[in-house]
Amino acid sequence: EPTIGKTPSEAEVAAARNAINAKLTYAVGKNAVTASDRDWFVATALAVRDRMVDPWIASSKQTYAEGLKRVYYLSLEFLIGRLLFDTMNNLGITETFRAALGDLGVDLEKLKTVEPDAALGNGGLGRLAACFMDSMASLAIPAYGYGIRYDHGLFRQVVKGGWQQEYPENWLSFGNPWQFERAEVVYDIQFGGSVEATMQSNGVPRYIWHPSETIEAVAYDTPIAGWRGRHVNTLRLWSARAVDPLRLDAFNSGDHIGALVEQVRAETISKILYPSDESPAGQELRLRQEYFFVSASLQDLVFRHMRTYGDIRSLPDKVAIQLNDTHPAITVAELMRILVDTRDVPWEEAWDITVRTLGYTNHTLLPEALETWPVALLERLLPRQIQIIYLINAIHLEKAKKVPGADDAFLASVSLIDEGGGRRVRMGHLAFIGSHSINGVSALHSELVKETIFRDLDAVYPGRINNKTNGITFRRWLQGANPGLTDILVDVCGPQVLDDATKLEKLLPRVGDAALHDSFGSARRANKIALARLIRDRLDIHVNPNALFDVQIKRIHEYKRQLLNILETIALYQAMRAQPHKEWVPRVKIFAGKAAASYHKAKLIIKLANDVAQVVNNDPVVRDLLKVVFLPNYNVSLAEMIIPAADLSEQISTAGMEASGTGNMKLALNGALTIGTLDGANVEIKEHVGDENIFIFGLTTAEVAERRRFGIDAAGTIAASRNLADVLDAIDGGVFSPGEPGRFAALTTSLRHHDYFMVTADFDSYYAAQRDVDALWLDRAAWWKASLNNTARVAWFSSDRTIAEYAKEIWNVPVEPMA
Ligand code: 26R
Repeated sequence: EPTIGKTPSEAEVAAARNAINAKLTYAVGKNAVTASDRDWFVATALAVRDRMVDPWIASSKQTYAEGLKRVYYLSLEFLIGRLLFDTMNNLGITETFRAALGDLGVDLEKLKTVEPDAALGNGGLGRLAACFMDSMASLAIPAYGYGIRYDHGLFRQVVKGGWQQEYPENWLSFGNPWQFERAEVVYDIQFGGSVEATMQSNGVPRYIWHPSETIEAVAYDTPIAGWRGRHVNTLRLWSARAVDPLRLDAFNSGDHIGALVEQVRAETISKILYPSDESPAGQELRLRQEYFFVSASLQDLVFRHMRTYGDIRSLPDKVAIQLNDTHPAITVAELMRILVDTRDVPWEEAWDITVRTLGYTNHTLLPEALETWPVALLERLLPRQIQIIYLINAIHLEKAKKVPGADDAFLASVSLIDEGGGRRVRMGHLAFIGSHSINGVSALHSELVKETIFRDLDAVYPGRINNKTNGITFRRWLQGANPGLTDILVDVCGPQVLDDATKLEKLLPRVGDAALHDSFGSARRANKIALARLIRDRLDIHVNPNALFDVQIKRIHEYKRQLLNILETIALYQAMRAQPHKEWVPRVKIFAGKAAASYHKAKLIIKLANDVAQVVNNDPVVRDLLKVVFLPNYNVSLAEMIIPAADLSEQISTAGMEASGTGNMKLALNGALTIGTLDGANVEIKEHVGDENIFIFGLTTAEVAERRRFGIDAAGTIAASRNLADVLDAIDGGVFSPGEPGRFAALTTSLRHHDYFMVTADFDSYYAAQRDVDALWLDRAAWWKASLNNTARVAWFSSDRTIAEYAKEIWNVPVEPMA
């Protein structure tokens, strides 16, 4: 068992035991005889939550007393996962509670799996927000996360006959012991209606919005404890509620359904997370969600600011608002409305306050992921905000005209309104213009942000674009997920390594040490055995823990190129069949990830992975050499099982398309070697771990652009690679879809004739890089040396570093060093 921290005293254990018992009795209403694991979990979580309350109140008191600047992180997604171990580890009470529960005959490890994941996010962007919450608390930055308390988070993925099916998940069905319902923190959120223009006696026009619909936003708070419990912040999620629970007049006249219609309409807003990762649903409900949480959050923070300081003009000195992608971009218009319409701030001053308060982070360049809203929809739903957007745009275009060489094309490209094909508001442009800082999430991505989507806006507002390379919280992704490895690291680097990740560099003098290779090897092996057991239990596939575990875990998307990995798997399979007695490196190919429900090609890729698995796993010729595993329902908790067991990390996106990646960091930290393209943060990972400790292959961003200019038909490329041609012929010949050779035609036709994602172009170089992986694996000492080098040299990818940079360079908030 993990030994992080000191051994608890008998008094501490007794106190925890009494606390758990009291919760079980008086909050859950059970006793030890009748309690289920779930009851014990709730009792434990409530007892742990109690430990956060005093430091939580103290944190807030200190922020008020010292007049500290607050950070508000606005995000439509927070992909939290489970909180029990995260919280206990940060409070340093894991061993105390383990012992206390042991005394009560309960196994803490068993309780772990009872907690449902809070899956209030799609993938990278949502998980980043969760890592940032941990780091902001750990660095004692006074911060709130603001988002939506979805009744249903990301769908549960079931794989049936190789096909993905989606089912609703119900994370709240047994209650949520972490949350505090704040029934008194309620704001009206309004939609629709009309705007009345009036003239004040001083000659300044005033606009009065007469909305047609009102919904209530109710706050639910989750305390987020930082490392060593030194500071506790709040994750405040809004739930939607009807103003009137039911219309009694309708009910009394017999219309029992009609009496509830408004309630249903209101509550729909926080019912479910949009699972559409990287392609906007473009639906009214989504815009209602965005405005709902933005309006509630702004009302809340302006109220807090006014209560504290009584002067709206000091907002930029006391408040920093960070917009997590464009999802909360309506903030720009709504904050202006609050300032100008409700606080009587003159326009120019309001604009200055807005820009100095807001920062915007871009997370993707994919054109289909850039949000735009039809002007007509905004006029109907948010009539005052669209007026404000028009005025912002008019002033902005005047400024843009002054840029030397500004022609019509330039003005059209910087305009907030996209006039082509139905007028639409460009939310990225709105966020850009309304913010003093626009950042990308890796060095490469930030360069591309400046050179592509925001090139012209950068000319109007030079100096705003900057980079903040993503990071991950080592508390969850090392200490939490991999206690075995953490124990070794504490041994070698000292306990300080838990406070200051750069202490990992103390490993460097010993990366060639055989004894250390052995201890890393045993920790990894234990994790692989645990994952092998999970694979056996869930899929009835038996994998050899001595094999190389090769993992690709992330949303299924063409640009992430799971297909490239599958093609290489097939090529390897064919090569093994052709020469079964060669010295092969035994491999387990592990895939996990969800496809958006409407993304047909992504679902077909899942089907192909599963069909290839069927054939490969049942072929006696490759029995000990190759296994293919698709683990269903990828989520944070599954990631915590897979990452510590990975030998090889697949980061193989088409260069220029993955903004950063953060799974790449988690895997490298846990000692997996990366096979990857020069994309996103891979570039910086390579710089940190060293060229000799990473497998880089494939086209660069510039080469991808160049090749696309010459057309994306791949017939020539395929004809030039016997290996690749054989793979595609096998798929089209029905080797993996007996009796239905056309099953994957939608995939293979794209590959052959419009290979936008450069799968065929990169295939040979990827295959060759995989053989380099094999060669290194056979030299065990060299492999472990490379692995240790990865763990030793990725400290910079701690989200503590990232957040310290945001604090210093965007938020203007002081950071005390942690150690
Ligand atoms: C508009 C809507 C449909 C939507 C678009 C895109 C909803 C969600 C997304 C998800 C995106 C923006 C996302 O998760 N991006 C990821 O952000 C990570 C954190 O910065 C990066 O590491 C990752 O490369 C990027 O794809």
